[in-house]
Amino acid sequence: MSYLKEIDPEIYDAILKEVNRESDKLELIASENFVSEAVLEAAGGIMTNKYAEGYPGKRYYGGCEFVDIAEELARERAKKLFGCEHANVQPHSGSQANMAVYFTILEPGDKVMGLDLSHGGHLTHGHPINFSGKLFEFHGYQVEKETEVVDMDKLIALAKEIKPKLIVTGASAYPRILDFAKFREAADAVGAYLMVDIAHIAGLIAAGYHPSPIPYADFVTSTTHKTLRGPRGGMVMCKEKYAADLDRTVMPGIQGGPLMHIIAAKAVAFKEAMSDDFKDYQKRILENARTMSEELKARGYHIVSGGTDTHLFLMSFLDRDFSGKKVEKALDKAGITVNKNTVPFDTRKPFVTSGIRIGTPALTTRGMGVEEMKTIADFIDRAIINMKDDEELDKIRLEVKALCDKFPLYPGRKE
Ligand code: DSN
Repeated sequence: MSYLKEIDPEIYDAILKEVNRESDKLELIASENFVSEAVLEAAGGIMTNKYAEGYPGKRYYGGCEFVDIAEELARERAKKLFGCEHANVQPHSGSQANMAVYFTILEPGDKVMGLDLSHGGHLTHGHPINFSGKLFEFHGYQVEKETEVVDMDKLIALAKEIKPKLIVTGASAYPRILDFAKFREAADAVGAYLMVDIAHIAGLIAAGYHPSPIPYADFVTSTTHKTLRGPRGGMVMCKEKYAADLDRTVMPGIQGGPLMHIIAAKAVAFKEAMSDDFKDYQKRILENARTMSEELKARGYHIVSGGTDTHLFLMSFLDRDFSGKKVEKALDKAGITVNKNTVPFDTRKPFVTSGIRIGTPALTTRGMGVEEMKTIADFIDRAIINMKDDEELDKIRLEVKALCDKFPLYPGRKE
């Protein structure tokens, strides 16, 4: 029996349609994933009722003894999973995690370096329309035109010229390994702090498939819902010497009551991430991303930086007469969900773009492997070639549905 169906059939129906959409289409948005039923249960649980401003053992409200258990487990598991000295699991999002670090160590107007959004960075890494770019003097760094990766020697030289108080690295659309030791070298050369935003690659790092920034960074921020496969939310990790300042910045500095149901769900996700199954899952994400990018490259597409070391890659249409927006739309008609994305040195507007970003965490969670990635690369190629032919796109959509049916998702939730 569903309470929701009876009380609010409109929302019930919207959720049901979303279950069917997630289940019947191919989800290739690099920042999305499908959480376990255990994570969903905690995220949808009664800890949503509790106010718990403060931290475990030091709250402003009574009755926190059980949410304290959840937050303490989340903090301890995060520390064990990533090998960090301190973890704050209260940020509601990745943006707030980043804001917390900036407000802990910077004053308005301070100089910061961050990767440009159109070169793979994130809005909160200094984009002029974001709080980060409005409050601080961000200087963007970019990838090289030839290689489409960051040249670390040039970055160190740039740091010496700008003399920032903070260097930010980490990305939303950068397919290669980030050399955190070199970023530390750049920071040390000018006495700057180093913050690494691992939102996209947190799962890979937890499983040991991407070098960890923990030994090098003063602060590491993340979301919990991408490769890490937890509930939607953020977190910050740091050295013990910054712990008290960071905690004060998160609450009362920028947030009030923490979302205790989400913190409980984060704890569940961290526990899941310690398993051998999770390690194997991250390995398969990488195999799948590599396979699909190679298949598309073999079909003549330009893959930014020539391939991928991570869960994502970018197809660039800079030299083509169609945009990322057109491709996103055609793929959607064919039952394949991606996002248009700017590519380095893009000449089209951010709402049009010359690329799409493709990631494999979600489909890998469904159990799809390299054979399916080859089939999907073929679907993508056919959809692009036939982007003006609705009949062909519909034919692909039916093949996509048949493939999805072989890898059931949330079977108990479908109607
Ligand atoms: N929106 C996220 C992404 O798709 O990468 C970043 O915040």
